[in-house]
Amino acid sequence: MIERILDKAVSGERLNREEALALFQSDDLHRIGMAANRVCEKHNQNRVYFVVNRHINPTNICINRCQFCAFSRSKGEEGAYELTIEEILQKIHEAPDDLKELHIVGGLHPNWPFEHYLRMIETIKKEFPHVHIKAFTAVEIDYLSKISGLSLRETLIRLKEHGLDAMPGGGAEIFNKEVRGRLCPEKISGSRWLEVHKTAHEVGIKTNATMLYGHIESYADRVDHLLELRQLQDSTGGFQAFIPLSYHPENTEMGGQYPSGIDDLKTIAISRLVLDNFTHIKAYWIMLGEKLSQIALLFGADDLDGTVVEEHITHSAGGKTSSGITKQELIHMIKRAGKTPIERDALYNTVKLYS
Ligand code: V47
Ligand code: SF4
Repeated sequence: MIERILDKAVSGERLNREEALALFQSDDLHRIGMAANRVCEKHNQNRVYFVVNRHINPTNICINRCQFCAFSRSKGEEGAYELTIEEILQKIHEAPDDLKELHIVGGLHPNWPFEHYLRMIETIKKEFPHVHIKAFTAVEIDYLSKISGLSLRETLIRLKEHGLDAMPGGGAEIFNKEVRGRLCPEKISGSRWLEVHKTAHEVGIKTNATMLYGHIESYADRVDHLLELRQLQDSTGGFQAFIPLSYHPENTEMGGQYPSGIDDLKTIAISRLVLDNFTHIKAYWIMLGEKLSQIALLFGADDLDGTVVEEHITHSAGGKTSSGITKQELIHMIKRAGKTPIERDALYNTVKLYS
C-alpha cells in the first residue's frame, strides 16, 4: 500500500491527506526514508547546508507561559532575565569573525516598547553589517504590532527598514484549534501565525516554518499542519525551510515523554515527502542530538542548522546536546553521511562548498 504512495511522491506527484496519514501509520521506516532521500536529492542533489550562527534570547520573561515551554518566566520570578542591547552586542563581539546569521527570539516582555526592538536590530546591523539578522517569531511580530498600534504590514516594514533580514519559524506548534488550546491557550491562533508569515512574504521577508510534535497531537493533526503550510507556500513561495521540532518534556507544565528516534526520523521523512514546494528540511541537531540528526540526512533532511553557541529553549526542557558545535564538527557529520557540506548564510546563499 505505501509503495504506491512513495512511488507517487518520488515521481513528483503531490500526496493528499489520506496518503500522508497512511505514511505516518506505517512502520516501514526504511522505505519511507529511502523515498524521502530520493526526493531530497531532487531538490538539493547531494548538498547539505549549515550556517555559522549564534542564537540570542534577549529575555525569557513572557506573558504567554505556554504549557510546553520550560524557558519562560514571569516578571520578578526567580530565573527571569533581560539582556540589555549592550549585553547582546557583547555576545556578538565574542562570536567568530565568520559569523553569518543571528537567530534572535525571546519571550513577550510586558514592558519593552516597540522602539526597543527597533533599536536592538538597528544597533546590531550598524555594528555587524555583514551578519544576517533572522529574528522574532510570528508570535512576537503579532505582539509588536499590538504594542506599537501599527498594522502587521507596517510593523514588518519598520523592522525590515531597521535591519531585519529573515524570520525564524517558531511559534507554529500545532495549528489544530483544540490541541493548540491545550498547549498554549494564550498564544496567537494557527490562522494568525499563517497570516503573519503571509504578510512577511508579501513585504519581501523570507521565513521558516516549524511544527512541534510528539506531545498530545495525533498524526492527523501533523498532516493537517503540513498541508496548511504547503498551501501557503503555494501562494507566496516565501518559506525557506521547514523544521520539525521534537518535543522536550522536562520542567514543563505539560510533562509527558520524549518522542522516539523512530518518530523523529519518520516525521522528518514524511515532511520531506509532503512539503513538495519547500526546498529545505532542517534536522535541528540541538533537539535531535548529533547522531540522530546525522542519520536524518539520509531520511530527507538537507540542513543541520548551525553552530548555535548558546541555547536555552531546548536545554531548559531537558535537551541533552551541547549548546554549540564547531564548523569542523558539522562538516565532519555531513561528510560521513556521504553528502557535500555547504556553508550558507541565512538566505541560503552559498558561502563555501567543502568538497
Ligand atoms: O517557538 C518551546 C519550541 C521553538 C519546547 O527557524 C519547544 O531556523 C521542544 O523555532 N520542546 C523555538 N520545542 C525554536 C525554533 C527554531 C529553532 C531552530 C531554528 C529555527 C529556524 C527555529 O521551540 C518555539 C517552540 O515552538 N519549543 N519549548 C519544548 N519543550
Ligand atoms: Fe513565551 Fe514562546 Fe515560551 Fe510560549 S513558547 S511561553 S510564547 S517564550
